Amino acid sequence: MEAHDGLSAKIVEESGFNGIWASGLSMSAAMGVRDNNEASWTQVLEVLEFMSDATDIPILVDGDTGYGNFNNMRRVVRKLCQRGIAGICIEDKLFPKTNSFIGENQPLADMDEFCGKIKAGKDSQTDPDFSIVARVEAFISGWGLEETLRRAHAYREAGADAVLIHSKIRSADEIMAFMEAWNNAGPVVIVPTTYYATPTEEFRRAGVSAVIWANHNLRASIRAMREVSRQLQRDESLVDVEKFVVSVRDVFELAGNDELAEAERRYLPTTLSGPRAVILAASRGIELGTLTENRPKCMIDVRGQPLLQRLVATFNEGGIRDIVVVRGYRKKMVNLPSIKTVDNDIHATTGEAATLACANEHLQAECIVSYGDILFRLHILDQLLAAKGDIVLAVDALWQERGNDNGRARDLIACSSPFRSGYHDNGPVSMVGIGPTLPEDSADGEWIGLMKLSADGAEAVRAELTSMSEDGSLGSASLTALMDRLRLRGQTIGVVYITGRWMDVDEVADLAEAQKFL
Ligand code: SPV
Ligand code: MG
Repeated sequence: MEAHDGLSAKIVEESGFNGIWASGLSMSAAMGVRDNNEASWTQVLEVLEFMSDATDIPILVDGDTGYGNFNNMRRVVRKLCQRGIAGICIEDKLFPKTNSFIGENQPLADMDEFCGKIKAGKDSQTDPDFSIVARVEAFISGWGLEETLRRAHAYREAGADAVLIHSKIRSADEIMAFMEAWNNAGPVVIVPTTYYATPTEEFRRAGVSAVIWANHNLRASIRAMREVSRQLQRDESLVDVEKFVVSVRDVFELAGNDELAEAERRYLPTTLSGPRAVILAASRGIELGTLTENRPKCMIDVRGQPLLQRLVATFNEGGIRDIVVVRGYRKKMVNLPSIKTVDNDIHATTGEAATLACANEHLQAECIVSYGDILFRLHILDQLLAAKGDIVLAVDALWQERGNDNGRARDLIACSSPFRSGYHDNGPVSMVGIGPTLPEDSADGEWIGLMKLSADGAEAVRAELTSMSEDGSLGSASLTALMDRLRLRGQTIGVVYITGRWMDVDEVADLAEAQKFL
């Protein structure tokens, strides 16, 4: 079956054919030139290389006249063997050739000269299985059966693995006459482009070894491309075009994109793709009353945009594009275009740790875990991303300055050393206690709901979530409980002190604060 580039070669292979005809007419036409050796043989070789790379079935190349004399033929054959091409067909005409369907009485090559070319080709092949098919153009040039037979026998004797007998009449009479007189003297290939009405079975019975459907992928694609181009030009709309074209997904599949994605996972350093953010946004936010009747807290409007969109924008500004949101309550409302989502469908009866566990497979490389109801200045994210350590929390040292008239729950945290304002860095600080039972007077700060995990940190978190699931504590656990378990296991939980410039939205009054914050 004909193919003329890597894509059409793949389609021939996927259709189940066991061989490809790299048609000179089709390759030329696909390059926008005529079938008159207008494309150089090395340009053809480049196309063949793509076809060979794209497929595993044998490719028989239409080598025209061999691109010159015996010497050119030798070099072509060596190059084809290097590229894993299975064989070449050369025709006994003169360079530059003309397509067999154009004009009459095309001059033929001298028979002995052509035999020398066949011999030179056979002597040059570096792959023992490489085949040379000698194409006899005597019928095409009006010479008749006798000359066709004379040449076919001579070419076979010169070493051709098969002969191709070409005919351009509308019946198979010339071919059938040849087959009878040839008497199985060697493999015969035919090209029934003009005499296509003859059933293939008749060719089989006559002893034909191979039939070439020589140009039908090219002609099919010309019609398809023409129709779609004309329709689009006319309609200026894709509405009636979509159903006639394959999906982009199909194109990716043909190109083998799955293999590339798999290889990227194997070979690319994960940090190259940048950190990911996992945002926990499964809860309703019942304290917000009717505001969260139809949407979760993260989708509440704050100055014209959902809270979550503000949060995503901050992550984007900080260079994080890969954002996974764990949804739960009224999950369909969480539909921003640039996010991936996973769902905690039992959010009503579970807590933050269970919500995080829903994103387990996304906790792979470096990532940020964030509550879905917070707003913070970009520099806080930058500080956290720059911090060393496998698990690092952003902790507000000025927590006492934050109003707490309504006695909201806070994630208070005790640290290895208190915040020191002033000229010097704080040095490495780690968490020594966290959670609701921590007395206020031993707290050094408030965790703002933002945490960085390295690849190792992410693995530790995944392992802890698994063990919590196994011992039955996952369902009701908070993230602070998860942190404390990790600490008790000996995991260092680092702390980056920040000084305000963040807020969370817990109740209606916070919305006014959020407006100001923005
Ligand atoms: C080709 O496909 O380029 C051929 C066959 O050589 S034909 O066009 O029939 O000559
Ligand atoms: Mg050709």
